[in-house]
Amino acid sequence: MEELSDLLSVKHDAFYLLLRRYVAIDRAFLLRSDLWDEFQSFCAEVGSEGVCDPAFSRVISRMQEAAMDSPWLCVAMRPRIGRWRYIRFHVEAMEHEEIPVRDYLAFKERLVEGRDAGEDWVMEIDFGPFNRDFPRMVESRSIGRGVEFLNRRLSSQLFQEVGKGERWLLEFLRVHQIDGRQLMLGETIRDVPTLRRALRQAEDYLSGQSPEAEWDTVGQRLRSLGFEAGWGRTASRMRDTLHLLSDILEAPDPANLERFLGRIPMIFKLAIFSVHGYFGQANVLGRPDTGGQVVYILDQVQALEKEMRRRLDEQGLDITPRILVVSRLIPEAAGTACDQHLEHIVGTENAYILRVPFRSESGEVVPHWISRFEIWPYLERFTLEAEKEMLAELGGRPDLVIGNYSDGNLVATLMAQRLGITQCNIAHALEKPKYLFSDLYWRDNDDAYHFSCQFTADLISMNAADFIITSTYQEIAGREDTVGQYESYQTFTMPGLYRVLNGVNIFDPKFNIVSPGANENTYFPHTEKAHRLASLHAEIEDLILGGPREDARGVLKESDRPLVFTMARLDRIKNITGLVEWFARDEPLRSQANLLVIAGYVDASHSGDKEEAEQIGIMHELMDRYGLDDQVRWLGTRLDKPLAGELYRYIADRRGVFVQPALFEAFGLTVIEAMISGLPTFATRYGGPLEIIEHGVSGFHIDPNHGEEAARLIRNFLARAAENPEEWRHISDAGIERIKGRYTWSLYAERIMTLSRIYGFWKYITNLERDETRRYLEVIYGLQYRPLAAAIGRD
Ligand code: UDP
Ligand code: LCN
Repeated sequence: MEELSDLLSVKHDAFYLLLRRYVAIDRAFLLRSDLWDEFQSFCAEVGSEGVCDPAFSRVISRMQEAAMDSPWLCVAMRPRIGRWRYIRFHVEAMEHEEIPVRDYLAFKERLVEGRDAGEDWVMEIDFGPFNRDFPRMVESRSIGRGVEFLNRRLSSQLFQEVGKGERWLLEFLRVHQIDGRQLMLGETIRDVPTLRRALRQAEDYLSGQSPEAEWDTVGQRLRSLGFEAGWGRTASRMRDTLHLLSDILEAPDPANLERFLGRIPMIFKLAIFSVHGYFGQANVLGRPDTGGQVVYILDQVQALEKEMRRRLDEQGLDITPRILVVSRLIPEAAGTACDQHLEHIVGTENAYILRVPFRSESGEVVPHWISRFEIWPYLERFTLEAEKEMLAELGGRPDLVIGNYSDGNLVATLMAQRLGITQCNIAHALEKPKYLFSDLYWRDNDDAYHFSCQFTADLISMNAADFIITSTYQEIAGREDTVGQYESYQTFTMPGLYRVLNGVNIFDPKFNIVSPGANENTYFPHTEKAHRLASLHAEIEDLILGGPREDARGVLKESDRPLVFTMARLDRIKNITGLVEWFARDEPLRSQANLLVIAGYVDASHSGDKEEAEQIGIMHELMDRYGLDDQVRWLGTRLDKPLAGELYRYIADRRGVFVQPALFEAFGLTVIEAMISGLPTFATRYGGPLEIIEHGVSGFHIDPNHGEEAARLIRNFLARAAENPEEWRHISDAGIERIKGRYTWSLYAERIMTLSRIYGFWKYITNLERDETRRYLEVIYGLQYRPLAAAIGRD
């Protein structure tokens, strides 16, 4: 605001001249890019007069959106990441005032619904009052590092009041059990002085024992002092853990607290919910609604099980951790295992997929696949049935539930509330920011997408979760110039339904960035010759360079050219058809490289999804219109994992590149798979790839709205690489290093297991449970979500 006031004090007339140009565009809403582009042309015209200085540019660059009803123009400004202000200008009177968010949203509603609609009573959703006394971060650089903040803030607060923190910690240590067996502390230690005394005695006792001694040697004595198993496998580890606790009782500090909590045996059983799509281990990827989330979860489960085992082992507990991924059972499984009730997860000891069917209103099992946009009315009943089966399978409550995507997060919410369990959410992809005006013009899309239901579910589960894991910072808070995916739920309106004044607070310490990885056994650099799967090369060569096949279109004529490779589910947002068109229209690129597309099906009759079928039609139309059959190979086939991994490397051997042209990509697992394989990668600047790739260093960002530029960037790179192979190698190496340093499953599992303990601890000893919020969420669930879901109807 200060910047705006300063600007208006020196450039008042010029500023209003620009606003009048905005009004002249004569559209109800202008986006940031519209506002910026118009500013650029304004500057080009008045530039010689020195009007457009950096201060002016800065103010315009902060404008995210404008809503217009001449002579009024309302602007949403984002002066800093996560901070919003709303200004109303009268462009004729040349006056302005700051307005509350409510007025801004009401103004937009009037524009959408017509003049009078804004006068009606409107349901407002506001989580602000519930969180008033809750610790919040202030600096945008702290966003996504919630656990650090929480530990620092709460540990000092907790131990300030003499005796309080210590007592709670003691109580917390007494609640741990597994299958009726007490862990950590027994019955006899009931107050802090006794605990301190016992700690001293135990440390003294252990110092006289062999450092390698285990519980069966030292346990009897420790038990007589009031301790139970769980402090460590060896005497030296036990001592170390006891010592950590004495240090915390003496003078708590966040780092020690994190280390200590990280050792407490709290997580033995884990339930992960991933409901939509085909959740399977083979033959599923690339089917509608079935992509990265499945890959993510299967890799996550392996990594988490390993980490759970490691920690239990270090703490001296011979307990086998159990993990269940709960998904939907689809009787008409289309050649997948999705009709199996229980399936062991390969690469794990004790992790299973548990599948539970959807039911019609009369209780019949629904046999066919259902789009993720249509599944809302099934979820409540699914949750109840899944709960029974899960409890039976695990032999009791899980210690943590993890929800995935809007539907899985809603199920996790319902389950966590019913059973009183710590809940973690993972969005994978929030639909709201993917589609332009998906909130404002929700009615236009509701029949096809039911966003009214989905966004309501999102609001409920985001606010219910104890902690939220995101893959990148931008997923929460965007950047200086882009709005974060979660941030887009902060304030919005769905005219005629409800208005959200405070939907989610991205400064909430529940947000933590923990990035996924690419499975190291499947995806590794093409230069690691010893692990390469040379036996697959003939098959790969046939796939790419071979002749016609039923599941392919196009036969590459000049087979020695480098390949421009892309692979994705064939939905509109992935913009595969966009890439085909850029390639088709760029003659020099066409004469230099071939395009390899793995997506969807070549035969639309194989597709059960409307959007996919539509994209298949466009693919054929483009191939025909531009005569691409000699230069594009389109494979409508699902590759198994080893083959897919080797394919990336094979293309890297031939000095190809990978392109991810999505209109928006929440994270982008293919991007990290391609990069770790050594393929120079060109990926969309909208979403996760903006953060994964450092432009010009470890890959390139492309703007899917400027296809010509993207094609030029790819073509120039290939030309440079043809002249000087070092150019190619340079980017390839940097891409590999980028992924190795930041995106690995072992880092991921370590963080999740620490976070779940810490949030579990704070939830136990403070009011992080937020009963008031829970009650409010129940009202929203009952009075908003349920009727919306019921209106969709079941098959
Ligand atoms: N994938 C695949 N075959 C396909 C399409 C995708 O194996 O035809 C895999 C791909 O390797 C990646 C995942 O599915 O592991 C897609 O994840 P990403 O995050 O890129 O996109 P999503 O599909 O989740 O939107
Ligand atoms: C869903 C998406 O759309 C991708 O962007 C992610 O990479 C994937 O889930 C895994 O989180």
